[in-house]
Amino acid sequence: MSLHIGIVGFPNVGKSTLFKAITKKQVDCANYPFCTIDPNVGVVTVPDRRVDLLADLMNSKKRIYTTIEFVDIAGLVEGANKGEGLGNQFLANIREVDAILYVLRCFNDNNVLNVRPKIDPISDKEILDMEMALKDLMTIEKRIETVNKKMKSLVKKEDEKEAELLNKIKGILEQGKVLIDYDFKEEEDNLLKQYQLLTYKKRVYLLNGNEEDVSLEMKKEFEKNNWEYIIINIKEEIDAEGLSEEERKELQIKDSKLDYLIEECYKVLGLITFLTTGEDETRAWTLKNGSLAPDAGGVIHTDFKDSFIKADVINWEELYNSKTYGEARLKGLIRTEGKEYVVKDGDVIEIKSNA
Ligand SMILES: Nc1nc2c(ncn2[C@@H]2O[C@H](COP(=O)(O)OP(=O)(O)O)[C@@H](O)[C@H]2O)c(=O)[nH]1
Ligand SMILES: [Mg+2]
Repeated sequence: MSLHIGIVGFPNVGKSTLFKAITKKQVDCANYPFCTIDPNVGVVTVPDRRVDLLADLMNSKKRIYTTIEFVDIAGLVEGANKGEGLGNQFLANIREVDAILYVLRCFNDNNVLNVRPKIDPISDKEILDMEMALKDLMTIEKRIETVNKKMKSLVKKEDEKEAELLNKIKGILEQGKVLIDYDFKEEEDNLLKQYQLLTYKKRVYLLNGNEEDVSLEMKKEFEKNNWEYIIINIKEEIDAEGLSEEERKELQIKDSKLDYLIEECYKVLGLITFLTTGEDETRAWTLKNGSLAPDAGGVIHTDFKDSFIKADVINWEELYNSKTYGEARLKGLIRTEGKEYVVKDGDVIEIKSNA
């Protein structure tokens, strides 16, 4: 499972700098084979101290983290929904990602041309939202036509329901609002996912600048709306990249916030991590929240899903505190779970299968 986060924003807000900072950091750490799939896609590992602690405990030869991919998407211009600039290409790129990282410019720097009339992250956000909402509106209008046609010949309950939903979201999109900010029932959510809408993707907002560049009112606005945000001075991050902890202290540069950003993006995707550990390796694996034990098996090895028999499960911290599997077993902390078990974040799992 490869998860993609699209870096989205106006030109000259720091998207490519962020992309470089994130991927360069990975090269510097280099305990995971870094790869650039193409110049705009970089794979990064998700930092996870559970992997480190368990690997230390078990003396694992390898430690393997989960990964996500960041995509540096070309800058958006107003009118993208009508094909302005790289409009269509841009919006098509967003359609392919699992979540969006909005980069909003908060820094003031006369040396860096600002394509917007002034520094105003909220207004920038609204214009980006509007472009995506308008594109979604086109998608929805096509769907409305299709459903209406279907209902002309035969009115089915499910089509009526869909038509109702479509009209509801049309109203939202027409106001330039994003669908992810609204609550939908489960059956509505299932339909919405099928439409692959741009504004129904989860998001994180990156305010590019110093703490001082972000006013209290602005923070309140983000908090009030439950918009997940993080303030990072991206230029400072890339300049400080490669410095040791001590050097950072000497130069009075704060700890890197990039790890935190990567973790937030991972969390926003609604994923959980389960772990496997032993002498060979300690490894973190990604699973959708709500998945069952055989799904976890399937992530490790395709055969493990169908041939799943049972799983030994223990919470990572309980294992860590017990020091060894033997001790954990003695304490009765290792449970045997069957096919219906819903995997939890932080479970250490050993699959028994007849593969
Ligand atoms: N002062 C300042 N300059 C920045 C910051 N982030 C990016 N820049 C500069 O802005 C210019 C455009 O950045 P870039 O990442 O290419 O923007 P993109 O068009 O969004 O990809 C570059 O010269 C960067 O060095 C920042 O946080 N502060
Ligand atoms: Mg760029």
